[in-house]
Amino acid sequence: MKGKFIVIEGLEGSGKTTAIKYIINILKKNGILKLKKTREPGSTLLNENLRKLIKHSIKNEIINKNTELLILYAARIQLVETIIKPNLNKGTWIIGDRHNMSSIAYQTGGRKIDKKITKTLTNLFLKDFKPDLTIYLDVIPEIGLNRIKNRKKKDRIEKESLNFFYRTRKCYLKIIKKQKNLIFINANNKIKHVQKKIKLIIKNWIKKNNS
Ligand code: T5A
Repeated sequence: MKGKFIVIEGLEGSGKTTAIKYIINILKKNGILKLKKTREPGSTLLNENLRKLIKHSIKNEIINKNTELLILYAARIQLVETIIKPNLNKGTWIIGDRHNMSSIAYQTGGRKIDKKITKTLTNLFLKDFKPDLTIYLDVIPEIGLNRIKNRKKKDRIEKESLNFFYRTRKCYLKIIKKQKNLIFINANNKIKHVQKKIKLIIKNWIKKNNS
């Protein structure tokens, strides 16, 4: 049987990394042991290098927004074709920290790139490949950014204005309405509330989809 592809989406500090650890535990307790975590951009040698460029750039060289977009899609193609699809075919479940929805939200919402461009790239390179389940953790930008403010150094995207994150969230909230197999979670709530909801969702979802 093929594995399932579960993706967690949301702004900085929405709790994706925290949620993924929790989801993996629930899946294991429910007998799903062939699991692999991925992150975007990242999760292959090439992609981890692209991630460094996206997050930190080189000697403060300004990255053009379309260059950024194409680096993100280059990394996504590499990840989907060399890691995600082969593992799904072997029956491994993939738990993804971000996927295509991030590019739509950050690059068309935050960076104001024409959405026709992300649509074209999606159609060209991902075709009908989509997550089986997306969990969107919704957080108000100030709350999310406040949670990560004590990290040593802000990366290139974390240094963006509050307006950038508001535009990104607005775009997330718009696209989730059209997305199938998506669960919305209010991640402004305390961790234990978020986890309770995740546990319920995942357990029900496994019952319906893992037979
Ligand atoms: N990007 C990525 C694009 O622009 N386009 C794209 O197409 C893609 C794929 C990736 C960057 O790249 C951009 C978006 C990003 O800027 P990243 O390091 O992966 O960079 O950044 P994030 O994915 O945003 O990761 P973060 O670590 O910043 O946020 P998380 O993973 O959402 O949050 P997490 O779990 O690390 O939690 C942060 C803190 O909050 C606490 C946790 O304990 C932790 O201390 N926390 C809570 N506190 C209170 N209440 C809750 N409910 C909490 N949940 C977590």
